[in-house]
Amino acid sequence: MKLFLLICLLVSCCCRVGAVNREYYIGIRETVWNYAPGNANAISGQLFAEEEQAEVFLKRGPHRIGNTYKKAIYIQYTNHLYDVIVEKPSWLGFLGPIIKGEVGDSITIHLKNFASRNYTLHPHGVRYTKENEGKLDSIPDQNLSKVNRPFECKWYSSIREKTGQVKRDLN
Ligand SMILES: [Cu+2]
Repeated sequence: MKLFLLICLLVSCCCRVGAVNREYYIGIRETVWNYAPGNANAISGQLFAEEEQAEVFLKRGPHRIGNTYKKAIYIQYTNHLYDVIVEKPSWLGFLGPIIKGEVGDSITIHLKNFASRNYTLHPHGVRYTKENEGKLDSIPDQNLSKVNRPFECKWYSSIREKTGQVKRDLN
């Protein structure tokens, strides 16, 4: 199973000293996730128990996983020990961390897979080499984080001086 992670690249203040390498430690862990929390349809307000369709999909059965099932999530940690979580805004939900870069920066991702399957990480909004693109079929076995094995990838900010933020912008 592939899990695509939405990566947002944000630009911050232009009054920087110079380009830096930004390091991110991301652990992939499995959790039990409720895909339809609450007891009612969030759009219509109708109770799941009263919706014929919901009943079919939210109940576990021989051919259905039900509303609660395991999910692999990407969690940011403070360092290579992967024991202290970096808090993220609640609106990100199950999405991974926001990865930030400024003009000229490079970004190193240290990915460690604590889950039971192999996963990968594919960026948008940065430059990368074939070995660092995270596409499973591009270079077999090199673009994924195997179970319990660390994986490292390096990306480069594609933000140009012209399109980066200016001094008056907030960081
Ligand atoms: Cu892509």
